[in-house]
Amino acid sequence: MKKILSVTLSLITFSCCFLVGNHVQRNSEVFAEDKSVYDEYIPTQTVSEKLISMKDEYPEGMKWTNENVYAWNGGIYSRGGGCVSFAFILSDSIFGDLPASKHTDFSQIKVGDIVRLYNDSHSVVVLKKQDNILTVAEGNYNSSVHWGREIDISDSKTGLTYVMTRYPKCGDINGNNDINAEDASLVLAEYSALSTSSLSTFDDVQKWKADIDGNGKTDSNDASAILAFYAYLSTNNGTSNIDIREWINK
Ligand SMILES: [Ca+2]
Ligand SMILES: [Ca+2]
Repeated sequence: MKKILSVTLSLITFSCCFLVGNHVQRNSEVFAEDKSVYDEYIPTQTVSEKLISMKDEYPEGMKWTNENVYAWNGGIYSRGGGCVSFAFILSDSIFGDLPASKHTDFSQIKVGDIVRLYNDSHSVVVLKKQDNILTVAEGNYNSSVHWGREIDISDSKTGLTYVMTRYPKCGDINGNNDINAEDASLVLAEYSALSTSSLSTFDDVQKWKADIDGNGKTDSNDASAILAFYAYLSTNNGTSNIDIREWINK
């Protein structure tokens, strides 16, 4: 089976997919309405269903090459062609204007994330993840759209390069994928602004990310929780798969 897979891969051309940087980020109001604080900001189930429904518009075998170029709302890169443009279109359809963050913690890959493969030469969108197996959607796969290929990310041939996700991370106020003292400072600055002028400096996503204790307000308790979590992460060599809200409720 492995042999067949590697032969198949060698016949497929997707090495010209291209990315262009940089991009000015915009704030999102797409998912802002009536969020219960302990809900996921965007439920993965919703993302999964939306992605599958896009098969109607972009059916299996539809021609897709580097001539398909698209400007992305996620930031990091301003536009891309081929596999990249297809991934960006799916990503924007799901996540609207939410900013993306880039990371290499492959255990954290989620449905709807864009994964860059084969040593930075191909991009795919994750439809499903089960242990080490990703089921993906991709463009410029033999010059066309392809749905449902399975990729084993434990296989070094996969050449995992990075992940771009647009799920907001609770506690990561500045969206750099780390939760640390900088985020706590931003929460304190917001609390101070609210106390003195009642004018918020946060957008809706930041308000959601800052309300760690889920009481509907941004205040010094949230900043303290971020600092405590940062201390916890530091003593665990900076790695933890736990969500900050789950952690404070333990
Ligand atoms: Ca941060
Ligand atoms: Ca709070």
